[in-house]
Amino acid sequence: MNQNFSLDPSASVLLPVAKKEKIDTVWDRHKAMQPQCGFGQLGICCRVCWKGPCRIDPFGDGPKRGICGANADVIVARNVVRMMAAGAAAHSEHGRHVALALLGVAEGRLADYQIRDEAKLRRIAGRLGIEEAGRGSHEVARDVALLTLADFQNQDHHDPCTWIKASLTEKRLDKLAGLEVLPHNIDAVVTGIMARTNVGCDADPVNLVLGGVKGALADFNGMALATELSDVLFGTPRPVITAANLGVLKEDAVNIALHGHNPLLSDLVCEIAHTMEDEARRAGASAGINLVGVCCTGNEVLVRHGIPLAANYLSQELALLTGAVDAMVVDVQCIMPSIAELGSCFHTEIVTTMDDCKITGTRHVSFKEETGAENARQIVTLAIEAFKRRNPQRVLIPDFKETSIVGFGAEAILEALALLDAEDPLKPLLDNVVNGNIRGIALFAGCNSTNAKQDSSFVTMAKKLAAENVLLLATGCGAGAFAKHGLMNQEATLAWAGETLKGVLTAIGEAAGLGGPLPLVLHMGSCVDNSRAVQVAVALADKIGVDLDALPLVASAPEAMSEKAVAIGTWSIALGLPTHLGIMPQVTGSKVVTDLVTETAKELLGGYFLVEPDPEAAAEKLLAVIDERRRALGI
Ligand code: MSK
Repeated sequence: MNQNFSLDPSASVLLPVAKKEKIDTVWDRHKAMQPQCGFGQLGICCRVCWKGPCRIDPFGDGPKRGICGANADVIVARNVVRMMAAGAAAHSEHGRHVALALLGVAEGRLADYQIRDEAKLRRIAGRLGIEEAGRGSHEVARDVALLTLADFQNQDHHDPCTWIKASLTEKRLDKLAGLEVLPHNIDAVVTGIMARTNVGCDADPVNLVLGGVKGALADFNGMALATELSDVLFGTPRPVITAANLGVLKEDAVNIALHGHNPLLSDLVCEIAHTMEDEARRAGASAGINLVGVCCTGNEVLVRHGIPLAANYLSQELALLTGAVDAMVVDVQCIMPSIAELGSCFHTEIVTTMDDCKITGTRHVSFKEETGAENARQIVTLAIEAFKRRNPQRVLIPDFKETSIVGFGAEAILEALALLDAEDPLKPLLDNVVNGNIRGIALFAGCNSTNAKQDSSFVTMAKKLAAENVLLLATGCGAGAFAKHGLMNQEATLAWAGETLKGVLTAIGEAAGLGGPLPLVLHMGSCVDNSRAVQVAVALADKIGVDLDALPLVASAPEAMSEKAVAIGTWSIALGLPTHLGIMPQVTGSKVVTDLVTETAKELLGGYFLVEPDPEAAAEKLLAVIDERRRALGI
């Protein structure tokens, strides 16, 4: 039965435990929700005012307009662009948090943080047009932080956000400027979307969707600054060997699961936990403290510190069902409220840490950057106390973990390529794309969804594309899926890569001293780190002298789920990438909106959504797109 829900072997071990103990999981609740609301699935239910809710009859003779007169196109457009705004808000709030922390460090107010990658700070300053030569790192950091924060404050509509200007090709910026979709101020753009989708405002679906595209590009801007400034504060990822899946939990250790997205607290927990090993041992944990990751906080500490990844999104409850997690520490985003109940079924401390992200029934430690190390110490102490209450009889750790080589940010990829050509690091990549050894590049991003069999499409598509010599990059819970299923190690490359791709990955891996190929799928980081893939793509496009929509580069989110994924998918098409969705987006109640994001987008932007739930067919379609682009490039 479990095999229908998830490809993850840990689910097969732990879902029977949930059933026996009468604990509901996400899959039980999904089942209980059937049949799901057809109006919602089509996007034609409107709740923007209290005259409603209204819904459009999509097939029969029922209402074709809501009470105010809004038709299906307007309702669908309003709903989906509000999702884009929510996604942009989430990523950008994360980014603002990091930027404010950098400012605090620069001004000497945050003793628990430091600039860990000064070279990157100086490179960023260069990109943003800030003078750095001969200046102290704190002085430069202050200017970088203030210029970044101006992306939340600028009131000049004609002056686009700094980060997006510094992150795309000139041609793409011109195209987006021509469509008037370049964001000038993240907060203003998000507010603008909420305003124009309010009752009685914008009722032109095309105009609404263009407003949404601007919101999605604000999301890109927020992600780019979040990623880059996090690298300055916490270090830029470099390849590291670690492991993934629930077998990374240890019976004889205090297990602390770090869950959410923002590295501001989790990075300090990593640091402080090292200093508290003796306390854990005194409490009876002979192996000390074992930190593991969940979702994208998991990815953050995975790619920077090699902390093993226990679970991606849909597996977060499974981690608690092991009975071995002593504390699950959560920050923001993608945290199922259900974990409060699951934690209470065991001895597990669920610790919320952000004042705007509490969960009833859990413990809250109010995290502040000023007291970050102390907060981290409090949390580790709670975990050690909980460990003392753990019932060993209820511990069941599935014996599944896969070796994973992770930490391939843009810098790491370019550094690896530089080992083949120090003068011109992009040349080996470009040459191999041109000669066809690398047929194309696919970025796998996004979430897990109960609307699909967990992880399954990721794995099927990756194996098929790799066999066809497509270079694979991954972020977020998609990356988590590949790590858990053993596609981020050298054995996977030897087993699944096509001959020419294998040759390229082997040449780079051996030059990098890995004694074999690079892993089959390169882990670029958390879902906020999709901007890393854009950095590589922009470098490649600039080298060839083309725009992003000319590259044989595609994106895929086989299990897209969150509003953040809606925003990411939309900026992906705005940047010119054909973007596969494995889940039917909630827009099909409007032909206008559906055509806009699948067909018109292709003409206007080069990128477009391609919806295909079947992973084999999806891989075929992406290969066809890659080949079409190769032909257009004359290669
Ligand atoms: S955690 S947004 S389920 S990738 Fe980034 Fe995973 Fe998607 Fe959340």
